[in-house]
Amino acid sequence: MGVVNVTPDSLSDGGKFFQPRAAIARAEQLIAEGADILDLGGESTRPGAQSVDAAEEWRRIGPVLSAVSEGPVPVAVDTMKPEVMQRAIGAGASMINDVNALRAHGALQAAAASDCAVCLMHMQGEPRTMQAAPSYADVVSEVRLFLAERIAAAEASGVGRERIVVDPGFGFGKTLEHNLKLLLRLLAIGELGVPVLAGLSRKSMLGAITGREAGERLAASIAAALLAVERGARIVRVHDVAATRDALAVWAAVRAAT
Ligand code: HH2
Repeated sequence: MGVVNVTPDSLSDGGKFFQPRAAIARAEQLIAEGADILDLGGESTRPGAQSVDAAEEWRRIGPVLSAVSEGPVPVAVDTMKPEVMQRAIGAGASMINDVNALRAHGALQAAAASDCAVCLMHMQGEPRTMQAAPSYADVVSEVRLFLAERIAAAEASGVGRERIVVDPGFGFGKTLEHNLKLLLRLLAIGELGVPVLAGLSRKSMLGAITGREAGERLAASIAAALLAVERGARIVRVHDVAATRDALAVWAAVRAAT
């Protein structure tokens, strides 16, 4: 899954693809690099980010979605807002990627009324404050329980299980230690029985490990993607599609040889 952030303030690429033309070119580049899915977002969720209203979020992503929704790969829209979900579904989105796991009022209904896939992600707190004091007794079992509850809520609202993907939400209300435990034990999230998506690309946890700025975390991001796929992730959300594909091709070739 290749990331297209149509935002002025995203963590690693804020402002680079804020203009529709630049975002569309970015989407085309990621498809050419081999992305199987695009993830289009109009609101940064980096720690401390300020929220934007639905009208502004749609103003950012609407023109880009129109340009790419008829393209060769399905498009996910990264949003927490039911209003944006509905407009995106109407404009051809194939997946709702919600870091808030469809907890906003009306979000479950918006997803249920469509035939889109949904990604339900775990987050402790909300983006503005989530990194202030993340706290868990047992991060892996708490994240798994939350995701199991959100799968049940989605199914009860009419979102069939075959449409659901889950994500432990690396960096969303988690310390480095929490993130590492989740990655180490990612198979436990896969035991929920739906595909697992992992978003580790360029994240702060990789900066904490390597001491590198967001734009210099390619090698660390590839290592993290590979570790996630080895532990059962079916989709990896990345900014650097070509490089990640090459690394995964090596992994797949070795795996096929055994
Ligand atoms: N991470 C980000 C945004 N959306 N969605 C899912 N399912 N999983 C993730 O881990 C995830 C996500 C944050 O990353 P980025 O797009 O680099 O930054 P920003 O939120 O600042 O745009």
